[in-house]
Amino acid sequence: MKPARIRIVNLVVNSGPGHVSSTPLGALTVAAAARGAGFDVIFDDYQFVPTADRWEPSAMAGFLGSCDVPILGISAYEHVLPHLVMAIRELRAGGFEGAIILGGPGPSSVADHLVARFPGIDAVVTGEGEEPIQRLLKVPKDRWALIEGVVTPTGATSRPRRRMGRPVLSPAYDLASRLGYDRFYLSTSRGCPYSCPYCTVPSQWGGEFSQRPTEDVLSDVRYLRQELGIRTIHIADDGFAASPRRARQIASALREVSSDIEWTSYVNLNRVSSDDLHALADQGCIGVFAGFESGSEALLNRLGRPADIRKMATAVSAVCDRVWTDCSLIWGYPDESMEDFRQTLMTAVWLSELSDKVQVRLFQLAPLASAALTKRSFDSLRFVRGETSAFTQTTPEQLPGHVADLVAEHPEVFSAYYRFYTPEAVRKRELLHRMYILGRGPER
Ligand code: B12
Ligand code: SF4
Repeated sequence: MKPARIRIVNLVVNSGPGHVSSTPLGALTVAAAARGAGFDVIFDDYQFVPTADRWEPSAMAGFLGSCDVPILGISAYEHVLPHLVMAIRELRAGGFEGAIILGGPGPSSVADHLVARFPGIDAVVTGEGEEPIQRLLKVPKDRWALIEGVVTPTGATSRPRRRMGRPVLSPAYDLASRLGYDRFYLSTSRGCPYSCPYCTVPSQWGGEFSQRPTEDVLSDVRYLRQELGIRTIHIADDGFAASPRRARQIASALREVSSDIEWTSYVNLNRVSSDDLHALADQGCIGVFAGFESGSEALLNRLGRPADIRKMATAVSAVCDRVWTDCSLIWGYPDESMEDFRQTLMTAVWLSELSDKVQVRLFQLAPLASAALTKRSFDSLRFVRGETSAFTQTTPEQLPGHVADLVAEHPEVFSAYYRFYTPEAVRKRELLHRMYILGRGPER
């Protein structure tokens, strides 16, 4: 008998062919789990679809419906949710009859709202996907609501997910190999030991932090290097350097697999020293992403994320001649004063001056739905077209009028497209426009 089929697609929409494409670890790990349950898996990624109107729900509907399967699993982030629910409406209107299961950080954050407000979605998996997908594939649809971590339109019977297990499955990299990704990602741990209030990682992983056994990680690296010929890897863990000792161990283990592997990762500069960074660079680290989040220590203290900005910048300057560093700063926190804002701008300038190998990104805060800060300051959310964070989508091409209308109707679901109202938000935007940081800005 032929195995049943499931199609798993990655709908993390970047700007399409021509842009840097990255392997989606979430979709590929769920694909491995579905295969483990005996299913024949078709894997696809919207990043590779050559369409000029990729932000149009109809283009997404065309992609999602291009293969007639009994089960369609879709992986997404919050930045594409309004487009996705409209695409699903269109897909259903076009006669697609397969079961639709959503997963990933986006749907996970607003699972209850999605199934309650948007018909056509059969289930949303919250948090980890491996175990729920295997269970979903083993029982009939009318029993899906009984599975832990699965939310269905009958919602009431849904059960909360269980504690996160130690990740054991490797992503199905073989399914990705035919697509020609530019960047291959690797996971060595899940979750994060911290709980910054503007971030969804704590809710996505239930506030837990779990490390993969080193031998499993190395087996992935061997596969990537030996079978696929990959030499540059990005370690996608938020908590990679939470334990500098473990980060150093993994780094030297990577070197043992192959001496020519280069890699990049996220680091928490409050945790790692200049010595740690040099040690990582000695073991093939060529770049790090570091979240400064604000240039104001007072604001970071109020957020419960104390930081020593000078110490962090010193660490960057100590290694910036050998490791390129991508520093991100956020503005637009609900209680950010004009002074906090100025300190963020000054920090951005200071970091940019350190070296050509330091890149600074300044984002407006995107109020992600499951972030503690969004819940706490929900009443101060405002949706203003053209003023969404570049962390989600902002241009008329990325956020067409009919999609924006849907966003305006559902603040609880699409809060990431809103911004926090603060008395000085208008002035801050105006300043950023004048400095061309946000582009020329509206004609006055
Ligand atoms: C690597 C990464 C990227 C990569 C690769 C993304 C890709 N898929 O190709 C890049 C750099 C491209 C990226 C970009 C963005 N990212 Co990003 N990214 C991450 C990061 C650091 C790791 C993701 C990862 O691989 N995790 C490991 C895997 C195993 O976990 P997972 O994807 O969550 O998958 C599990 C479950 O979610 C679930 N699952 C996933 N898919 C599916 C599908 C089905 C059917 C089922 C049942 C289950 C399921 O099962 C999986 C296994 O347990 C996360 C932070 C984090 N730790 O999650 C941020 C994160 C996911 N990114 C985020 C955002 C907002 C973005 C951007 C929109 C930001 C921007 N504007 O630049 C862009 C959008 C993409 C684009 N422009 O193309 C947010 C998402 C917020 C949210 N709630 O949706 C996160 C959480 C960061 C944060 N703290 O805010 N990102
Ligand atoms: S912002 Fe970074 S350190 Fe803070 S909770 Fe999120 S992933 Fe962890």
